[in-house]
Amino acid sequence: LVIQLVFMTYSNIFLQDRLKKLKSEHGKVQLGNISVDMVLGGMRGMTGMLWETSLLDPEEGIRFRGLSIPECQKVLPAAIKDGEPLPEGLLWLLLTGKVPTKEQVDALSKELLSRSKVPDHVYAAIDALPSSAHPMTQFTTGVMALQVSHFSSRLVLIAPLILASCSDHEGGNVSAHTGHLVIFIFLSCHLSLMIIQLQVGSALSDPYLSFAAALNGLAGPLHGLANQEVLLWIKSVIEETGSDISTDQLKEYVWKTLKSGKVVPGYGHGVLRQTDPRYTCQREFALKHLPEDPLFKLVSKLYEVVPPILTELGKVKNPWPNVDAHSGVLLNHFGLSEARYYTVLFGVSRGIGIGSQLIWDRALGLPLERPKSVTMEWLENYCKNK
Ligand code: CMX
Repeated sequence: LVIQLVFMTYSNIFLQDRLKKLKSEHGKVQLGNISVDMVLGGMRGMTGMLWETSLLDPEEGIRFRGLSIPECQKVLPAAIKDGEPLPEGLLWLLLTGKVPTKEQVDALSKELLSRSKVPDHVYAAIDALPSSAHPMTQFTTGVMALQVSHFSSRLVLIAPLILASCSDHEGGNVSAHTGHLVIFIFLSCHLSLMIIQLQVGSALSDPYLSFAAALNGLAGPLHGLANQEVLLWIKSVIEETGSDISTDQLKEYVWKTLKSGKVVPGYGHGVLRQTDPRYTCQREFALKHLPEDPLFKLVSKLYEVVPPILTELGKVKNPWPNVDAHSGVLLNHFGLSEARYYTVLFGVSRGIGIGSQLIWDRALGLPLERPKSVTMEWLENYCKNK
C-alpha cells in the first residue's frame, strides 16, 4: 500500500505537463499590481508562489486539496468511530490529492513506525544543550542532527489529532515559505557587526535543512509560538484576577496588555479576515469534551471580549481569533501543561504540509526563488517620476 502511495503521488506527474502548458500559454497574464504598501508591508496580498497542497481563503479559511476542515473531518479515516482524522490520512491526501481508505492510512502508519528509530547521536546532540534550552531549539537541533544520519524520510509523525489541522496553511506563512525557500541562515557576530548570510537554496538543500529552517520561523511569537504565549497570557490573567473573572475585569486586562505595547496573542491574522475555522473546530471539540474546563470558559469569554476591543483600535485588519487562541487550552486539559512544548507539536504537524509540498516542489522542478528587492531611495525616486 505504501508503494501505492508513492505511485499515486508520482502518477500525478502529468501536472508537470500542465505546468509547462500554463507557462507557455499564459505566462504573460498579469495577476495584479504591486503597490508600495505591499512592498513595505511584508508582501501582503501579493500572489507570488505556487503551492499545490492547500489554499487559504480570507473569509472561509484553509482548504486541503480542495477540502475544508469540516469536509476533512467527514471523509478522512479516524482511529475510532466518529473520532478526529488521523494525521497520516491528511498526509496521504496532501501528497496524492486523494482521500485514503482506513486500510491505506493504517499501512502508512505502520510504515512510518518501522522507520521511526532515532539514532543515538541525535539524543546526544539534544542532551548537549543546556536544560534551559527552549523545546523548539531542542527540536531544531534534533532535526539538524538527523540530517547527518541515514534517517531519510523518517520524521516521526506523532501529531496529535487536534493539531492535524495545522499541518498546512498555504505557502506564504513564515514557516512554510521558509521551508520552501530552504533559507539556511548563518548568524555570526564580530565586533558588534552582525553578518547575516542568506544562502537561498530552493537550491536543493535536503528536507532536514529546509524543515529546520521552517521550524526556526515557526518559533517566532507572531507565528507558531503564539500558542505558548496564549496559554501563558491566560494563566497570567487568572493569576492577577482569580479564575472567577468578570467581563469588565477581562476587558480591562486586554486593554492593559495593548497599552503596554503588546499584541493580544491568538488574535489577528496575516490573511484570514474571519474566525479561523481551525479555532471553530477546536471550539466544537471543547464544547463536546470539556465544556466545564475553567480555561476553556475563559477562552470563550475572550471570544466575546477581544474582537470589539481590537476593532475599536481601528488598525487591526482581523479582530477574530486564530488557531493559537484555542489549542493550548485543549492540550492543557489533556495533561500537557508545559506550554513551552506547544510549538513543538505545531512543528510536528506542520512537517506534514511542508514535507508534502517539498515533494511537489521537486516533482514539478520549481525554480530557485529570487524575488526582487529595492531600496527606499529607489521607491522614492520611482514614485516621484510616476
Ligand atoms: N493585538 C494587538 N494588535 C494587533 C493584533 C493583536 N492581536 N493583530 C494585529 N495588530 C496590530 C498590528 O500589530 C499592526 O499594528 P502596527 O500598525 O502598529 O504595527 C496593526 O494591527 C495591523 O496589523 P494587521 O495588518 O491586522 O496584521 P499583520 O498581518 O501585520 O499581523 C499577526 C498578523 C498574526 C502577526 C498579528 O495579527 C498578531 O500579532 N497577532 C497576535 C499574535 C498571533 O496570534 N500570532 C499567530 C498567528 C497565526 C499563526 O501564524 O500561527
